[in-house]
Amino acid sequence: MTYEITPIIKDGLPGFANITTEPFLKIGEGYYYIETNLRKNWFEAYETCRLIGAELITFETIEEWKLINQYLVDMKINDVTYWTSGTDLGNTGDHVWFSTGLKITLDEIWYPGEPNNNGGLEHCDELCYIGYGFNDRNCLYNTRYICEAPQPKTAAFIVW
Ligand SMILES: [Ca+2]
Ligand SMILES: [Ca+2]
Repeated sequence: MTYEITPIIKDGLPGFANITTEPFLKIGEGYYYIETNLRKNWFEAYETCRLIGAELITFETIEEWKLINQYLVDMKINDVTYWTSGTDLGNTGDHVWFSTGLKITLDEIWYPGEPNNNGGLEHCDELCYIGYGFNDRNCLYNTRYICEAPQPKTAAFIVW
């Protein structure tokens, strides 16, 4: 599988429009920032994503889930876990994507036996390398994270 690094200058825009998608990487139809060095708790990870105008990653489709997992495997950065926007902090047992407020309906992504709210302390959801499953974990655990940029919008130029 090959991956495309989004060009710095987008086609079809005037030369002076130096539009960049850094630090995001295009995978499938989405734009992501994958932290491969620092480890943060869920809240700090979310804050870091917000600083670059993004949110922790949300998996809307099984295709997105598979693409991201495949990317981590291909790049050999799948030996750790990554925070996602999934959480049941609002209402224990109801896991939602915090970026959208929508319920997590992709039941097949959970690792077998998860979410288990182990010790009553697990309310944030991580992409887990063990069998590439989803797992609820203590929000204060420090791990890596993936930010996802909002879908790009068409740029409009107004000429006076
Ligand atoms: Ca997404
Ligand atoms: Ca768990």
